Amino acid sequence: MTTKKNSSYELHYFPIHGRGATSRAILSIAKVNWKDRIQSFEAWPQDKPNTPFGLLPILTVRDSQGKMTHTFPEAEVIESFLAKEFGFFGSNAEEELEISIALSLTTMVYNVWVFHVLHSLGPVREQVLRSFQEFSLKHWVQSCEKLLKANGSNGHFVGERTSLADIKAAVVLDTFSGLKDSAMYLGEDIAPELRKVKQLVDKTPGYEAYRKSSAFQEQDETTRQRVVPWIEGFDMTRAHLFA
Ligand SMILES: N[C@@H](CCC(=O)N[C@@H](CS)C(=O)NCC(=O)O)C(=O)O
Repeated sequence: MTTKKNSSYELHYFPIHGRGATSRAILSIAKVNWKDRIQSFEAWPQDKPNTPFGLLPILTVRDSQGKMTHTFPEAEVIESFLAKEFGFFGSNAEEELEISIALSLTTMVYNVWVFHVLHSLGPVREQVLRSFQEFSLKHWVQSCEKLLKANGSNGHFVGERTSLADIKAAVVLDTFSGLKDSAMYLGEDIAPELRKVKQLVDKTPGYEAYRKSSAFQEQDETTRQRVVPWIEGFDMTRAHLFA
């Protein structure tokens, strides 16, 4: 852990929350030496060919001497790598398995949202959104509530410590809170355990501070300008769009 604390981390991503949100949350909760490397949209056509798959985010890790030890893409791989670096992936194989199960539920619902709901347009969108809410979202909430109750209703999926399962669920719940019908699917009466997870994660000192930072507010603003206009009915006064 000491050597990890001496490393530095740079997250290369656009000035939106999107697929950088969970990694930024992990890095700020871990309170390590990290920075955002913000990719401007204007320079992206020139920079894109220099990335492994023409996509962001990319994480770069340097040791205490500033020597690069890793640089790699893929948001979920980055999130798992960081969670393991900082002790958010359990302390034994059993905990890691339980965290992976909860994480899989959240990754699934998030990807259905991104690849089905966000990508659907026009009259089809209303139907896709309804089916997402009725099946994927309901299933996610019910499954999470069950796991969280089984763990003692303490605001954590596994044991008594914050894990990647908690952080990812908090980030994803934040996004879904902006849905027009969020009260029907995510209200206090329906998702009390998930709401507890989000409250705990959001109150973690490093993350609470990051959420108030100018960087985070800029991500909100860019999201409001560039992403929300093509998502009908999404309310950013209730949520941050982490997609
Ligand atoms: N599988 C990749 C997908 C990354 C991705 O789609 N990134 C988008 C932003 S969220 C991107 O870089 N878009 C720029 C482009 O398509 O040129 C991951 O999970 O990291």
